Amino acid sequence: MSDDFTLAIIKPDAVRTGKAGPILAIINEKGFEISAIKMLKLTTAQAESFYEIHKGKAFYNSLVEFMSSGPVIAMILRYPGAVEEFRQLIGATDPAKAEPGTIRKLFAVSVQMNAIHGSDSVENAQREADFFFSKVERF
Ligand code: IDP
Ligand code: MG
Repeated sequence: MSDDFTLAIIKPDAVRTGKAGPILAIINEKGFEISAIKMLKLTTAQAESFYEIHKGKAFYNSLVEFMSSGPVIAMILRYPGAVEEFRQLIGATDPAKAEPGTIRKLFAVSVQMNAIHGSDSVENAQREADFFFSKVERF
C-alpha cells in the first residue's frame, strides 16, 4: 500500500451547513483518491485524543468542544505527495490568510471553524488514519 496518503476531516461547521458536497467535489477534481471515508460524531474524549498535540494551548478546550459538536466526515486521501499537496489545497489555518481558491478560503467561517483538517506530516497522517480507520475500512 502506498505511503502517499493524508487524513482529512470535513469539520462540523462545514457538514452542518451543507458544504460537504462542494468540498468533496473539489477534492475529486484535484485528483485525490478517496481510499476510506466515514461520517461520525467524535466524543469529547476522542476529540481530546485526536488533538492532544495542542493540549495546553489557549484554543484547545474550545477546539475539542467544536470538533465534538456534530458529525464530521473523515477520509484517507491518496495522491503523490498527498500531505503537502493537500495542505496546499486547504490553505492557511486562518482563512483570512488562505490563498484564493483554497478550501478554507472558500468555506471557512473563522480560524476555529475552518471547514477542514489535513495532516501536517507523513507521521501524523499515519497516526490519524489509524485513529479513524481499521484495516478493513481502507482500500
Ligand atoms: P491546522 O489545522 O492548519 O494544522 P493547527 O495549528 O494544527 O492548524 O490547529 C488545529 C486547529 O485548531 C485549526 O485547524 C483550528 O480549527 C484550530 N485553531 C488553531 N489556532 C487557533 C486559534 O488561534 N484560535 C482558534 N482556533 C484555532
Ligand atoms: Mg495541524
